[in-house]
Amino acid sequence: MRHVCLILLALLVTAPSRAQTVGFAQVGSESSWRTAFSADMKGEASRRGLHLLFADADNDVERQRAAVRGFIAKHVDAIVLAPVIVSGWTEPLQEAQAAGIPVFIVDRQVDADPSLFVARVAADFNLEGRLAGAWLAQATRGTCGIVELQGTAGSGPAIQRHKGFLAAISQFPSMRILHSANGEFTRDGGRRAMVGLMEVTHGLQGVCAVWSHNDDMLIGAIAAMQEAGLSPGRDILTVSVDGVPDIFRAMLAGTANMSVELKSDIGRYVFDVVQAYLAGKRDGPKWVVIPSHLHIAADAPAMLARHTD
Ligand code: GZL
Repeated sequence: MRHVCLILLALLVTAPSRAQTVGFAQVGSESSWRTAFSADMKGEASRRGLHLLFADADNDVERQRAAVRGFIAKHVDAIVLAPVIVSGWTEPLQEAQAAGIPVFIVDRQVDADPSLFVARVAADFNLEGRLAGAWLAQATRGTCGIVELQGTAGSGPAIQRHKGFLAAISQFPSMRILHSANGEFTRDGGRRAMVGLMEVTHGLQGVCAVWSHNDDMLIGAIAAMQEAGLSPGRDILTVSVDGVPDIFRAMLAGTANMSVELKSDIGRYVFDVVQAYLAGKRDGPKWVVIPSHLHIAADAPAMLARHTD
């Protein structure tokens, strides 16, 4: 009998602990920033021995809600959600809470009771918009007619970047957004939106700058402006957000001027928060703010040296 107990004890002590399973409901693959963020999350989960269930919503919020419900049905240890849009999350989050599954909001934001998720790990989108507006104000001495490329309607970054940018330029009576168009955060969307803006402004007549909610839409818009014989980065200033490698290549080519960096390598911060919670920590911050830094052409060589792709 004693030998049996010792053998059982030995088995229990050496039994491999079950890898924790995390369901990650990702927005999609709409931009090069998003692709980099997904790769970082997968790599970090792997390095930590976490079993990551990855669901790509392809920018479809119904598909994303179904993915979250699928994670609940699988009884995952935690859910990480980068919500396509801010609305419609109260019920799925209540279901996760009822199932005893902690939810962590990353990258974007939800319009729901904060008690329904453990924490948010994301940059301050409103600050990004204010930084872009402030840089443009100093670059134009407070006089500029602007066209705006907007990201996905109803998404946290589109809402807050717009508000932040307006807050900055509203201090200058001769700065205003003349027209806005939605480019869905994609390069093709930005290109199509810029074609429409060039039509309504007769080739960007009276326009001094393009403000884009992300770099990828601006990169598409730059191609459209060049095809129309315009000189983005010179005659038309550009300000955007993300700090992806191609925007720094555009800066070196003289076709872009400024980008507010959005860090994509935030998987370590996300899983630090998730694993601390699963280990019993209950006093962490509700919002882990990822810092935003403004970059111009002079920074481009150093920023490109940081990226291997
Ligand atoms: C912002 C992020 C945005 C990026 C875009 O945190 O959600 O979504 O700025 C991406 O490139 O599409």
